[in-house]
Amino acid sequence: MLTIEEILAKFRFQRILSNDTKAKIVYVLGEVEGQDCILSFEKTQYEDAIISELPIYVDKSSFVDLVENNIYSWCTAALKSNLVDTRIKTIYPATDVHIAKYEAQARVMVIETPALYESNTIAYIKQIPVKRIQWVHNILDGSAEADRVIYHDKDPGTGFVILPDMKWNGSVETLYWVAIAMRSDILSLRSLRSEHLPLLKKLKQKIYELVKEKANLSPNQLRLFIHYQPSYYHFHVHITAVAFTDAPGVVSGQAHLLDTVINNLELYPDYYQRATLPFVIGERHQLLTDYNWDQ
Ligand code: M7G
Repeated sequence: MLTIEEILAKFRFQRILSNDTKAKIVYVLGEVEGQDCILSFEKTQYEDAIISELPIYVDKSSFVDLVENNIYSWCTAALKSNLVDTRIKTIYPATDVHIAKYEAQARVMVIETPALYESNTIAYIKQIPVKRIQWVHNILDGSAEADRVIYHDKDPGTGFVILPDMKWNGSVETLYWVAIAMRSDILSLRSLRSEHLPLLKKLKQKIYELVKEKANLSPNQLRLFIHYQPSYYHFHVHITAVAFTDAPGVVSGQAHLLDTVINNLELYPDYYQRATLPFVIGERHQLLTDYNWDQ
């Protein structure tokens, strides 16, 4: 694994994947030692003209909050010249899935019946290489981000880790944490059954306690949700501040509120095996390009 410093130094710009001027995040694709690499820079809006030069503007002596986990690393740094306050993330080596995820693209609504889940989504999940969630196992076994973990309940059935999400910029208004289950057999929302209620309820209670203690936010200031489809099929819950109104991934067609999920499971133990679940997905996503969704 290269360090984030080495990645930036060796990065050879190829093209811009996306440039979200509202969220002030740019993703660029390049090569490092012959392998694809994605860098993201997040700040006030960038001029198109400087995007290809960003890696060499980075002031390496200013790195703070450096985290490296498997193929993922990120830090906060100042840029030389008059460019400052930029959050940098690297994904190296980046897969085609990462490139498709961060490339600007139209999104479409897919209606997933239980039958389409069985025929398409399971097949898609099965072909995902296990190393795609190596970063999750690194967190669970303490080999990465150990210093950032806020809470760790190691119970194999109902345990979880709570830590800051890679998307969090550190401010309370934009709070973004993630809770990751210890068990690996819950792939997504679709796997949830009433037998998982003790895990979901314990997790919710602990999140409330910890966010109050560490960020002084009350339960009614929090939005807890589960993505469907997620990017990573190892069960986790997103923890964001309600004040973060345009947090990435809070839209309908993607976010399912934890309270609703708990309620559905209390009403119908197999709700998520029987329900039709619509989801929004990028038109370059493999689930859309490789599978037939006609009903
Ligand atoms: P998701 O719903 O599977 O995917 O959530 P998406 O929201 O990215 O589409 C996975 C969550 O884990 C996201 O909120 C990511 O920002 C976060 N995340 C991803 N990685 C690779 C890491 C990581 O290495 N460390 C931490 N702390 N969070 C991560």
